[in-house]
Amino acid sequence: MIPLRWDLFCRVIDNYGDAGVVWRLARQLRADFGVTPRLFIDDLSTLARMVPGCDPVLDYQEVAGVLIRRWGHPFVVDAISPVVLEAFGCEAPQSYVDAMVNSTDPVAWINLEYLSAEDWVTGCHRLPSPHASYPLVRHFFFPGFFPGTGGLIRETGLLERRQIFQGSVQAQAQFWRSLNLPPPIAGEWAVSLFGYDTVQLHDLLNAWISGSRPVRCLLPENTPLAARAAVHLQAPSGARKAMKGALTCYWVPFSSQERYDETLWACDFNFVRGEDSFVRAQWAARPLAWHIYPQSGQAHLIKMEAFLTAYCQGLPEGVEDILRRFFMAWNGDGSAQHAWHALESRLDGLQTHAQHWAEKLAGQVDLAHQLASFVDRLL
Ligand code: TRH
Repeated sequence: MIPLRWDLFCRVIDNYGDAGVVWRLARQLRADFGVTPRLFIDDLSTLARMVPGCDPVLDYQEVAGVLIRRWGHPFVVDAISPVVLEAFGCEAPQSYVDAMVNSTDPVAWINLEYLSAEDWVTGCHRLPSPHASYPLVRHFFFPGFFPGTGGLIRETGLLERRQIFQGSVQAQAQFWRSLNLPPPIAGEWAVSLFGYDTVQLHDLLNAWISGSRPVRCLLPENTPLAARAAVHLQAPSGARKAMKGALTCYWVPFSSQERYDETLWACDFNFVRGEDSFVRAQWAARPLAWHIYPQSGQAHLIKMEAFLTAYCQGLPEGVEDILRRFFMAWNGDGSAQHAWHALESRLDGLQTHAQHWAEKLAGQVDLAHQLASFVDRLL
């Protein structure tokens, strides 16, 4: 039986993924285990963009059964919980750690790490790390794609909901209506485009503009890529739509996580980034391109290579090369226009492959259940 009180700490480095991952985990702990998580987060405005009902002004609030607390300074400890989870190495406040030391009850102290497909992860997953000064042990918990890792966040019912949506013309029509858009016409590709700012976008848009098939591209508004696309298409500021050649671009609102899932399910191809949208696109069982979070010393390319080595298993050799070349081009190395034209003729095969990959990943116990079992053992 896992404890019903967990404290999750999240420090938003930049972008949305830190908050996005922790929020998703908190929601699943509540929904699947009846846990009442307390989420201590420093940047509530980032969380609020993904979570309707979260008010960035409030220091204390409850949303969807999660107790959201502003992580301010000084940090006043009112209580500690049997489970303490630090997201991405954010280090709980010293005052909180001091209270853990003085606690007479055992505490499971977890550091939830970033996702990687690299081999070394299995050797580090669940490793204990004794505190340098206190009689406390922190444990590293690594998400992952393979046995021996902590798995991926996959809340109960996710894949069933996705399959129902993708099998329902009505549900998809309702999704497009919610964006005030008509459903795609026969032969029109729907693409969602969420990434970091890159000049490669111009090449990609040119590929769609000059393409033989119509493409509709959904861009979350108020992002650097959305602005770059507006410049490329000479769209007036605040435009919601622009057309050129075979391309129609729609600037759509940055939506809730739930609605963003539907975007990924409704589109034929998804450009995603970082960690959380990257995972959600894999659960969408649609072909994807990953804009990896840039790291110094090209470390991100090592992470991308590790993912592609796993993801491309089973792809015909020629297709693997084409997909690799497109990933590299989208991440800045090579012509995205040529790479897309090579890719587009393989999209049917990539769609089948994406289905198989999602089924393969679904064979893993999901992260929250693995975490709960680990905590149960620790306590
Ligand atoms: O925003 P990101 O680039 O976050 C990054 C990564 O997490 C990276 O690993 C980390 O090192 C860095 O932050 C600090 O990409 P990511 O991880 O995909 O997070 C985006 C979140 O935004 C995800 O939870 C999905 C959500 N989202 C919405 O809720 N609505 C939307 O409309 C869109 C486009 C995204």
